[in-house]
Amino acid sequence: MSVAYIALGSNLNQPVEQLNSAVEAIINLPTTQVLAVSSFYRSKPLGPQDQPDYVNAVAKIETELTPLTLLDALQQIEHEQGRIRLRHWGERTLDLDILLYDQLVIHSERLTIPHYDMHNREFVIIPLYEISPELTLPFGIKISEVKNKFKNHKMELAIKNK
Ligand code: ROI
Repeated sequence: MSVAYIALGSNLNQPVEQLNSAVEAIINLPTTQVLAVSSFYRSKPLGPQDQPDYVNAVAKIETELTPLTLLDALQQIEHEQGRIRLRHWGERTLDLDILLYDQLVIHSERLTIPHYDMHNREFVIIPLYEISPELTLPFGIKISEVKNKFKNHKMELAIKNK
């Protein structure tokens, strides 16, 4: 069994519903348990500003899926929820990114773990810290220290459940 963290994000077609459905779909993946889901956070877009605000969250899972099988499964969920991507760094209905997978470091054509920019994104670090404040990332980086960069974040919580 491995432990992985998945970032969820949406800013189109009812983002809160998108995230709730995605969590439901992850719960239903073979050999996979969802151990925790963070609060849902409303965040300003990183990238072009003329797009709606995002709703972001992080889920912690335990799985027997390998990193690439997990990636396939998450991409399938994105497509099943009618993933639309209008432009590069633009609005999207659902984004599911593997942030971490045990302490693995992977640089392959399809997959970079840890996620290449996670340390710079408050909408990833704050929810990750919420569910795993004791976490140490590869290379001995403590989530508690990364989180200090975002002490003054202005993200608000979104109501999770219908
Ligand atoms: N901005 C925010 N706030 N949240 C996201 O999930 C997100 N995802 C993206 C880009 C376009 C980089 N900006 C984002 O892919």
